[in-house]
Amino acid sequence: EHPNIQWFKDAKFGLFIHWGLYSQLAGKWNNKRYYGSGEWIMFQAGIPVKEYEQVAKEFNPVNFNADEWAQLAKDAGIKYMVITAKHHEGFAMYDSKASDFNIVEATPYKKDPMKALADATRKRGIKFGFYYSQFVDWHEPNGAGNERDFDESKKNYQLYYDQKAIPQLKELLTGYGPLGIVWFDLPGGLTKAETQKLIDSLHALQPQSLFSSRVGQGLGDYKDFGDSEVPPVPIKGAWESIYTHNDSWGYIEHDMNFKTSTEIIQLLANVASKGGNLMLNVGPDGKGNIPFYSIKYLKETGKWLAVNGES
Ligand code: FUL
Repeated sequence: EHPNIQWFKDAKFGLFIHWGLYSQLAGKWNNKRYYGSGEWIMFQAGIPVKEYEQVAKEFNPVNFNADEWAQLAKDAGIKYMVITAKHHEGFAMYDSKASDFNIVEATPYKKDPMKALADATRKRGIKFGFYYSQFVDWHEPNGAGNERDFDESKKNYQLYYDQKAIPQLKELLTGYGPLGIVWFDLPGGLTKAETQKLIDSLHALQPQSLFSSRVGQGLGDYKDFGDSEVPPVPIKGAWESIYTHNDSWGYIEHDMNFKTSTEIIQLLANVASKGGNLMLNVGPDGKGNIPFYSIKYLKETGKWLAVNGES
């Protein structure tokens, strides 16, 4: 068991945030609407890498306000936050030296929102962490998942790890203060021994940080179930269920299927009664606004927890 697991076991409620270039597309491409998993639009709509890169030129989240986001989490009774540093699209939402395809280099915004968010979150006593897609990267010839633009038989996954994923993970683990969590996703391309080696080299940078089980090969410091899955019976050990507030992780303009605060509280109670944490996702838009109904229902949830919760 990880020596720093206790805070996680006690946390009960986390906030997941999916934010990237897909947020700017908002579920639309060439006048066609897509539904479900807006962060997969590059894949779903078959957008070629070169065209997808152009989206960065329009991405300018001028309304992003780190203190507002962190305060919303606080008001909602959230104990930890995990935000996408790089999703499958391959775009770094922070100032990365390892790849130019990042928010500072490639967008008119030119700033790193993650620094401010990490600080604002921790200032409020909330643990801060990053989601990182360590294997699937549709932007890179050697990343997994894009067989449309790149020939799978020519892929060298090890090169992808060495040239992008590992350098970026090191940037995240050294440049943003103490991370509560590194949330890996969709593992692949590594043996168990290689995965362990990756974990060890990253833990060396921040021994206190917890790694999610999607690092692969049955490793990781706590268990995640499938997307939107709660185990049917109580489970021992540290684990988490992940749900999104509406029907998509990344922002989709025409998805209004938000869970009410009553539904969120029921979900939270169901997960907590089985011994786990609920990490609930919101998808801010391309301007940096958290959807109106996410703000409303999260605040209501927080009010209920303040009266009826444990802490
Ligand atoms: C999945 C991803 O493919 C989805 O896009 C999303 O990030 C979800 C939380 O995990 O595996």
